[in-house]
Amino acid sequence: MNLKLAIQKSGRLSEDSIKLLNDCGIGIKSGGNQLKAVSEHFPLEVYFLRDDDIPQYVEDAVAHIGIVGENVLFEKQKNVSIVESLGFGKCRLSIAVKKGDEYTGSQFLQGKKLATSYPVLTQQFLNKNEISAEIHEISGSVELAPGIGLADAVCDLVSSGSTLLMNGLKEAETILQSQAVLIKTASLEESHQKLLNQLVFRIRSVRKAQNNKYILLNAPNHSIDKIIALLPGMKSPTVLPLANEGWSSVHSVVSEDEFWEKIEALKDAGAQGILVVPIEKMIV
Ligand code: PRT
Ligand code: ZN
Repeated sequence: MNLKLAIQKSGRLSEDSIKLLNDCGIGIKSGGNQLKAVSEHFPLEVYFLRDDDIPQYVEDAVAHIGIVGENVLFEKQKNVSIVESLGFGKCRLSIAVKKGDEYTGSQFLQGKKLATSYPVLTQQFLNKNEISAEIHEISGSVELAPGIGLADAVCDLVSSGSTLLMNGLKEAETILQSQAVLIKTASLEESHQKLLNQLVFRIRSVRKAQNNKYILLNAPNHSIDKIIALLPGMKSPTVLPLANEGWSSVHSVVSEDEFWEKIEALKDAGAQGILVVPIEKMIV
């Protein structure tokens, strides 16, 4: 029986969710007007839903698994668990105040009115800081609330911060860092758990590959030891002799985070003709 996955129908997570499946070799066409699609290459059925509804569908096991932002997941408080962080849809839920206000800490909010689409998370933040404030739940364009006198401050999602800026607000305090996660229903029968394990294995291979680059370079033999010391590789770097006597070609894998730093160090150690190639899958 097919494993059922719920993803966002149309919005900020849709494209990345479909791309992740495609990278995992699970071809799915985008939602469009469809409610569901079946993959041709993996026993997976995909439901296209509003992101807010995904935790409930997964709790009810109508979908066995889902892709949703942690912000929505934690707000909805459903009985589901996180299987894997997916690294896209990154944003933060933050308190923002009017540009001219001086935010000295959460006590600034005492007795004030806060507009948000995340009443549960906002209330948790207030409770934790022993602040009593009035929460106005609104479903969209929260950033307009202070300007029209509906609230003194907001608690809203931020990524670049330009929406806040354009509305005369400034970010004061982050209450949650969020990204898209793969969630699953509380209990899965064995056949579905097996399919989920396969899917997670593919996701990890794809994500690992995205975080690494394959690197090829030439170096004089007397520099090889120095160069090898700089390169971790999956086990150790591959070293091949070049036709040009006294020279070798070195192949290895370098993580995206330390990439530029490594390139500089390799050049200083005598590396030449450095080639950097994206990796499609990385099975370790
Ligand atoms: O229709 P549906 O209910 O499915 O979609 P939606 O409109 O509720 O959600 P959508 O598509 O806007 O966002 C889906 C998910 O993307 C969110 O739940 C977050 O997990 C994630 N995400 C990542 C974001 C942002 N970045 C983001 N920037 N969601 C919303 N925003 C908003 C932000 O609130 C601000 O108003 O985008 C605006 C621009 O942000 P700045 O800071 O870059 O200006
Ligand atoms: Zn939504």
